[in-house]
Amino acid sequence: MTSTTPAKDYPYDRTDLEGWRLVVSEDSHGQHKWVYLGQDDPRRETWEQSQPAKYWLDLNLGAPELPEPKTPMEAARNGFEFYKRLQDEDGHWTGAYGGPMFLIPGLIIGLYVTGRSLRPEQIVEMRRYLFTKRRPEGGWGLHTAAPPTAFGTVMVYVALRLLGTDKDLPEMIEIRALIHKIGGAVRVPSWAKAWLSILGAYEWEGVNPVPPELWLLPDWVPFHPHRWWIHTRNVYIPLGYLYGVRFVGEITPLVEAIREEIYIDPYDSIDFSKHRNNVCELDVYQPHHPVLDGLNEILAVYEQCPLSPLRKMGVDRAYELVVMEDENTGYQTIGPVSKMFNMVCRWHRDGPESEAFKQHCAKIDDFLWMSGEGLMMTGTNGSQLWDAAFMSQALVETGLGEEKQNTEAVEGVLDWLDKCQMRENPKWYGKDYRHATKGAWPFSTLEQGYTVSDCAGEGLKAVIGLQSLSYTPSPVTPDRMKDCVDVLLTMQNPDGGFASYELIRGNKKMEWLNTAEVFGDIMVEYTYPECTTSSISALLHFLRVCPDYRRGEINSCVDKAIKYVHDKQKPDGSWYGAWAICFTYATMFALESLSMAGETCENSESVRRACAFLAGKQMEDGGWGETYMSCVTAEYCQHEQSQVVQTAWAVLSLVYGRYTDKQVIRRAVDLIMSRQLRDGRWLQEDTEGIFNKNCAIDYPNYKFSFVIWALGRADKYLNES
Ligand code: LAN
Repeated sequence: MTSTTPAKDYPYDRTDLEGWRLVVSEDSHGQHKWVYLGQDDPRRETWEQSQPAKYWLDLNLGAPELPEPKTPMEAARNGFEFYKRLQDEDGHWTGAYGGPMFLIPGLIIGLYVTGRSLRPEQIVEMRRYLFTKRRPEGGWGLHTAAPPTAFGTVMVYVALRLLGTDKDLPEMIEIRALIHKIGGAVRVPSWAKAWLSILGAYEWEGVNPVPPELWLLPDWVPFHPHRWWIHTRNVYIPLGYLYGVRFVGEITPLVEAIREEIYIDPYDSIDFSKHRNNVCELDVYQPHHPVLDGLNEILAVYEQCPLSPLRKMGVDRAYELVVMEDENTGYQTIGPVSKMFNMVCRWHRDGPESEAFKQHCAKIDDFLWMSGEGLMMTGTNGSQLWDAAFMSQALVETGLGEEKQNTEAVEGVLDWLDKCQMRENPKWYGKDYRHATKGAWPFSTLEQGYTVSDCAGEGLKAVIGLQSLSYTPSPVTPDRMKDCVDVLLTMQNPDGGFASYELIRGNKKMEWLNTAEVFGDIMVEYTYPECTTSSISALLHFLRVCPDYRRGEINSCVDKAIKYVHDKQKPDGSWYGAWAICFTYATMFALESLSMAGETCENSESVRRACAFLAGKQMEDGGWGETYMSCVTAEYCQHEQSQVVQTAWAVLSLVYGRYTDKQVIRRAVDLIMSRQLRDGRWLQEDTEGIFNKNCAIDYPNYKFSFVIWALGRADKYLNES
């Protein structure tokens, strides 16, 4: 039984946080799961709560005060002394990965229609999380940092109802009023319309067509969905299936009640077909292109009487692709949205007793993370490799990795990185439209197993760095490094840049078909200065280990990439960042690329412009701060408060560029040091990451890895004569 205790500050149930344990499975290399031991559970006595668990739950770690740091290097050392506490026994750094608010509703609807539910303590804590993250304006946005939208507010309301929240709670009454004020649930964007249709609280005729027949087109067709960005196609494959069969869950009394709560008009009186394009203006980031609207009109006519053999073939093909994705990823799938769509498909086609459906259920916990604010759903099944790779490189460059007190941490993370490298291509390689994986590192875990260019690059750099230390073994052999290089060399695009998961497969005009409304640039891959830098810097690090392997190809790849980086520089000297906030982040990567090409302030106008840009954005207190709105608007948006993470990125950048006004760096370092607590940690500040232009996502480990790295690097630079 769950034991819940009433809280003082939060009016509803909560569990006692001392009962939660973080379990990391050894054989899955970083797979995590939070379990709750009830108050009477005898294991509470024998199974201690780990330091990482305590940290993420905001409980007292009992970390001692450290000697007051006098130099940046001492501050870095203290920082790592604290951060070591968050390293799991298996070697990786544990971490939350929250931010997006549109994930939990998919999870809860998916569970509801398949007759499953979370464990009681999870329900309690997820409700608490949702209420804690409610915005002062009364609802929820696309992510925790954004003001309310129809998507966030309607879908979280529905999730709360399915999680058992009483509709007559004062908060729920307020939220309903807000939903009605913004026009009711007919105005939610397309993905929300789809989820509500699956639940039975909206009608499929009000959803723009998602014909699975698209998958029957020959591969050479320029708009064939295999050319879409991998996340987008992995959402639309299972959605095409569910749309094709017009999946609707059981209409229970609760669903009937929700039908009456989230609309202004009585449910039966609504003509849903009129609302296909009715989307609340608070939600729209990328309005429909007229071509899309035209196509939808034609397809809507077809949908009145789809050719049934063709539909069946389309549905079967979508199902086949769902199965391949499930089996390639150990039922993680590429991300949390496809995870739940795929799970509903497998329940529908294979049945609740099927092995496939059970496997899906077994991998739900991978996407759940318990925090001091309650239980969240994460953007992927973690950011394990990504965090481990940056911290490793920071350890090597700062010299902390050679210090005696850190050898165990270093050996642990090297062992973890060794196990995380993908040694084979996916099971269905060749049939599943996937890029090769053999040799690459993924973003999260080996099991999820997707190649991402920059994760492969940062993973390889981390391993090369750690293996170069004086006492470490070299588990990752040159042959295995060559496998990684082989994959990276397949990922350069004709413009010289690297995209995220694959080569660019389709024309940018495919953006005309973007039906998601809330995201930008999601239809095809694009090249990014961040991904490009991680890839080519890894190739160059590799050449130091194996100077003769594909040297000519590597050099010409690097040359093209450097040209690409130059091309992408904006007139003000900065680069736009697509995967974290924003100009500060991307400028750091670009300057790393240029520094590897030997460009510094001394010899490069481009680097001088970049450093001048950064120096010009330094705030009075010595720090830097951008808000996520920089990513949304593509204009630098000044944060009211400087941020340690962005200050660290600026420091790292300025040293790459060998910026000569060291006072700028000194002031930045002073700010970072002034924000450090006596036990070595920094507190969480504003969100750090972004995706699809419009959705912020948190990288709480950045406040350790990049900050420690910046302090160590600055220390050396400031001491150079
Ligand atoms: C991520 C997280 C990591 C990120 C980097 C490695 C930082 C980047 O350089 C390349 C792209 C990548 C891998 C990335 C892509 C999009 C992701 C997977 C995410 C931002 C995390 C969550 C997001 C995913 C799309 C969320 C689910 C939402 C959909 C729109 C399907």
